[in-house]
Amino acid sequence: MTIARAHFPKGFVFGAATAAYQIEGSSFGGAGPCHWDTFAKGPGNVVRAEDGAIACDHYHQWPADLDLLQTAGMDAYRFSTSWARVMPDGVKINPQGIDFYDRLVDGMLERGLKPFQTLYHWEMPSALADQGGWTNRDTCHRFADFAEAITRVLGNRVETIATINEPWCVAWLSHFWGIHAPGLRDIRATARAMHHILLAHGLATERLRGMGQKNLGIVLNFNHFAAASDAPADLAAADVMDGIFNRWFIEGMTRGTYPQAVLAGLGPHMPANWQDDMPTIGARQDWLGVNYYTRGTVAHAPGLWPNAKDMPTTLPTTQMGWEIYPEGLHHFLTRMARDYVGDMPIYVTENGMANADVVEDNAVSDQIREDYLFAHLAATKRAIDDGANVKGFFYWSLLDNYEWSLGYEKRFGLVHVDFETLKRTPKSSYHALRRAIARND
Ligand code: IFM
Repeated sequence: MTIARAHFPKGFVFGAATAAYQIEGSSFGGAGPCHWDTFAKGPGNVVRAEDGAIACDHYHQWPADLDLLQTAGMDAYRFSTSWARVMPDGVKINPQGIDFYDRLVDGMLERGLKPFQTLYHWEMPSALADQGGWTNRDTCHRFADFAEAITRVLGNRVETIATINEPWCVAWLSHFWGIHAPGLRDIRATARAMHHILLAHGLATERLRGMGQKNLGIVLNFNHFAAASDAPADLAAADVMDGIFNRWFIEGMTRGTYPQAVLAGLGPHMPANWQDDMPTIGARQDWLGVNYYTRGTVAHAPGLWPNAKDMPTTLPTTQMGWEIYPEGLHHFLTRMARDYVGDMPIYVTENGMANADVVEDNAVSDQIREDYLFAHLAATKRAIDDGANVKGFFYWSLLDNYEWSLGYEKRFGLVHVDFETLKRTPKSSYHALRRAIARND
């Protein structure tokens, strides 16, 4: 199917997303150290021990990067404001950091781009990480203070605010699997992080609502899980993974409880009286962000809870080794509307693929990304036709950038970045999306 703006409802927002640590260059502008700086220095944590010190140098090159969004005809830009840049020690404000985001937001508005802000895309200030980070309940209150401080400056100009990006990554990937900072493999830390990240979301939402701020939401990531067979043990493995990844956060927020299949493992390790926090966690939301990339197949694994293991895929995969499965996006958009949020606006806040792109004759041909992108836009359109109130779609990412523990090797961008020279080269997918956005009939 050919994709055009005209196929989507009037006012549908097309944009691209990035995150502070992945593009800005954390060594510039008085930003404080965050737990990614130290995690990257641990042996074997990050490919080639790369960090975000320079990244794409967006801190200096942001005007040209915003021009790229404008030239593509985008309506909006999803960006994040680094906690460690705004509050280097987690508490005191860095005026240079505030000024940077002030200019960045003005730059978006001058170019007709709606600012979609994310408050936490993983830059935990080291001073707070030292005190236990998300395992420490006090961090949730410090986060609400940060939310208030940055919103006092930007709140009158941003279109939407998301509290947290991908709580599953913040909690499970980082405290149970140990793949992201702080790199723990500790079920008790995991249970606390799984709960505290939502408490931080709830406290920040209440604080911002109290200031009269509108358009508050959260960005959750979803992964489709298929069972390897119809055997009850494999079905149970798929169910528990679905519970951990796809139900824990949305059910905490909308139903005031967590899935039983997950409490079966985490229950004994939860903070005392966690139930008392559920009303705060259920703070009213204005919209939901859905990040979706892939599907996995799981089977029963004997031994430790959650008794699930990944199985090999039979579908084509991306540079990340992730299955390409656009139906999963339709599944989650319609499932969120049907089971959890009803008519509340939903945005696809991230979707995209990594590919080993190369520049030849000053151009990049990435037909595979064009196909991926248009298949997922088509899945979004089908979800809208099936009743989901989807209001926009943000491609991840505008630029090739720091892909966390995989360093600079995995390229997700619509725009290629040469990490030696920092030269930007729009890929063929950038031009294809630009043409699709421009087609309004
Ligand atoms: O790069 C990340 C981003 O920071 C969060 N969502 C998934 C992307 C690709 O892994």
